[in-house]
Amino acid sequence: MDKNHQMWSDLGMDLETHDLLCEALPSAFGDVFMVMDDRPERMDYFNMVAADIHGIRPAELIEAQKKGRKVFGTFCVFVPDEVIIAADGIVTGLCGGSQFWVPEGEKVLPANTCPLIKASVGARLGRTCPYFRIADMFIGETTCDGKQKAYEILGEDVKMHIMQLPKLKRPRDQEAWKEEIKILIKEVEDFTGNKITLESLNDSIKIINKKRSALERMYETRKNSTVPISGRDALLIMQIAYFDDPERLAEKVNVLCEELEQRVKDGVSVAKEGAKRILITGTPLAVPNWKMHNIIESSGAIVVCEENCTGTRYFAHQVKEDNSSMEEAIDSLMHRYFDNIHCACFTPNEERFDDVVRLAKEYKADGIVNVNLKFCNLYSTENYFLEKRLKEEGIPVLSLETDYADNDAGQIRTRVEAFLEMLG
Ligand code: BJ8
Repeated sequence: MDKNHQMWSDLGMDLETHDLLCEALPSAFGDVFMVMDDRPERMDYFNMVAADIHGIRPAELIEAQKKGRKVFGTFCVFVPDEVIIAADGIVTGLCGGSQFWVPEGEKVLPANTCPLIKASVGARLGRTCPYFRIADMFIGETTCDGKQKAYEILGEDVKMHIMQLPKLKRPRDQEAWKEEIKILIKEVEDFTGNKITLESLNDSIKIINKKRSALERMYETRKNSTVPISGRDALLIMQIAYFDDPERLAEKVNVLCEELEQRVKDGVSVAKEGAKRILITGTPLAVPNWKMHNIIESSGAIVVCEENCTGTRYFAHQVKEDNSSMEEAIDSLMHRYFDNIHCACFTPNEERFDDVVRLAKEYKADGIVNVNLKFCNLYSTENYFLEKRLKEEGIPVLSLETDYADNDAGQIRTRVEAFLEMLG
């Protein structure tokens, strides 16, 4: 048995079914990424991580566990990583982005549940994802009903802590979110046995801020008319950012950025002359969901920005550093993780429309593709106001609903091509 199979077997995974996934992933990756010309050389690190996505990082997490560290699995950008890292814990994102896991999720969930939830539950119950096997504790949040109820199933045999997210943004809701952060601090301290001090929290704030800065630097390069990196590669980096070591990730992204900035100076663009610049907004694109980027870019356009949780929403806004008291540090976390996250679970959520319009201008987008996962009522309901606002602003938009299966790819491609043609 090779090293990875031994590890997966020790984790109690279903090796036979998991092997099917391992067989399918390299060709899926190759079809989306290896067909591109002019990929930056410094993508080598991210290619390597993706190629052994269920091997390298899981092995690192297990090594850390042997030294007594705890691994926390999360499902949403509302959970402040800083709290976990301040207690010497490790964070790994757990959202599932593959159709492979959906049927297993459908065994216990209603079919009209969004694929992200079905895939996450399926990956856990089917024992076909090492990250779900490794996590010592899950941290959920009350964002949408589907996730909220699925946490009961996911928490059946793993410790689960749920953060209660207010859905309005009044001063009393800010206070409520601060209370939730305090409760999380206590939970994480009890679980890890490590006290979170002002010093450790200030340190972890700096670690995550550096990661945000590196990702923002990468996005900045995409604003140029010379586009040095494809949307597919940028998305892959964002997806890896959810589970990689944050300090190493920041370092690798900064190294890549040097190459990207040089490409801009040298006029090396991955976009063909006259390629339409597209901003994507909507629901998150969890790994390995590359479907929309692949369709858009293989239709001749270039994705220059993602306004979603696997895009700008993940790194925008820093947490204030060098706080002088725990209360101040918690207040700083609250502002970053409550005031500044514009998810459709809030009502109203006009700030998101402001963000989309602003980003479309900053990234000089010719059009917007608003792509939502099927059965996500929050985002599909919000389309009404989003489309109205974009119409007022004169920004063309194509709204699509899809899932992780490939059977609508042809139809979506036709609509994308028509949209690109309409953009002239
Ligand atoms: S902050 S977008 S990561 S909740 S799971 S809402 S697609 S029905 S993921 Fe999300 Fe946090 Fe908001 Fe971002 Fe819809 Fe599916 Fe629910 Fe989803």
